[in-house]
Amino acid sequence: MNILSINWYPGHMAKAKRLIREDLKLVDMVIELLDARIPSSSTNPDFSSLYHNKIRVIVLNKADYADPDKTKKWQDHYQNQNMPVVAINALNKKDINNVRKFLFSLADEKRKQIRKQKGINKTIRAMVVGIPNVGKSTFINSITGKSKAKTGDRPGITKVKQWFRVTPYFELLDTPGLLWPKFEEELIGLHLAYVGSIKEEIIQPEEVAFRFLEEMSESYPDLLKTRFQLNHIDREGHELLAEIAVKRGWLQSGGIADIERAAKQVLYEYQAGIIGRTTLELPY
Ligand SMILES: Nc1nc2c(ncn2[C@@H]2O[C@H](COP(=O)(O)OP(=O)(O)OP(=O)(O)O)[C@@H](O)[C@H]2O)c(=O)[nH]1
Ligand SMILES: [Mg+2]
Repeated sequence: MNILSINWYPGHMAKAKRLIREDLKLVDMVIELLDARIPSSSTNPDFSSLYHNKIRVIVLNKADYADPDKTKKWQDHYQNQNMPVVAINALNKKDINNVRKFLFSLADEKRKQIRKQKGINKTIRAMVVGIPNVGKSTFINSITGKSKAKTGDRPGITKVKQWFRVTPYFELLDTPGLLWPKFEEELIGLHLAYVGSIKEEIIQPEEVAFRFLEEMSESYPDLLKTRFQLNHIDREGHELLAEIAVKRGWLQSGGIADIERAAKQVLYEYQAGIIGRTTLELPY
């Protein structure tokens, strides 16, 4: 079964992509937010060539939901490629203070360089990009200390780009979340669906939840057992989901397990970090 409906790529994303490409000309820095649970799948392959000549900063966001040891491996991976990287919870004050200092020092360095070359005191502009629901607007609100950017626990909240002034010399651009039309591997689409980056209406929640349970039973069996009180997890996803539905009392008339409800709830609990801290991908 295909997890996505055919022709799922929304027209507004194609349009947003064009606008982002144009705006890239105006910015000195790109802050790329990745989901710390799936750094590889949340990297937009369409964009890597566009970061040429820009300061590129990787932010592993929602690190509070990720496995700390694996986050460290990802940080080392980017550092080894000389890419500035931070791992944060965008809702944590201490994390945000650190990342703010880090960004200001990068921006200052760039400003000094431009002043030396051109004799002007330029405002440094940074574009915040990333997949839907990764936390771009939350990150901007935390950095500016205001809640001007609209946020929400669903993908597709930010519809248009918007500039935010952080200091007289540093501005951030919020952008709509972007995906790309074709995933190289099915697993990329699945991982994006697990973390809630793909709209619920265009995925097959049952299929996604089956695959999620099977993957978790391999990678994080104890978390799965504990959260859903399962004894035997070496079974197929649909059997696991049926047992979860029965255990939680989600039944349809006639006492049949309500698989659709259970699928949505399991995915919601993962997206909300309730199941526990996981990282589903490693840098090698
Ligand atoms: N636990 C946790 N939640 C976060 C973090 N960052 C953002 N969130 C939550 O993630 C959800 C999505 O945040 P947004 O800031 O709206 O995400 P976005 O990337 O702007 O999404 P779009 O505009 O739809 O592309 C919200 O419920 C935030 O509260 C984080 O680091 N940790
Ligand atoms: Mg947003």
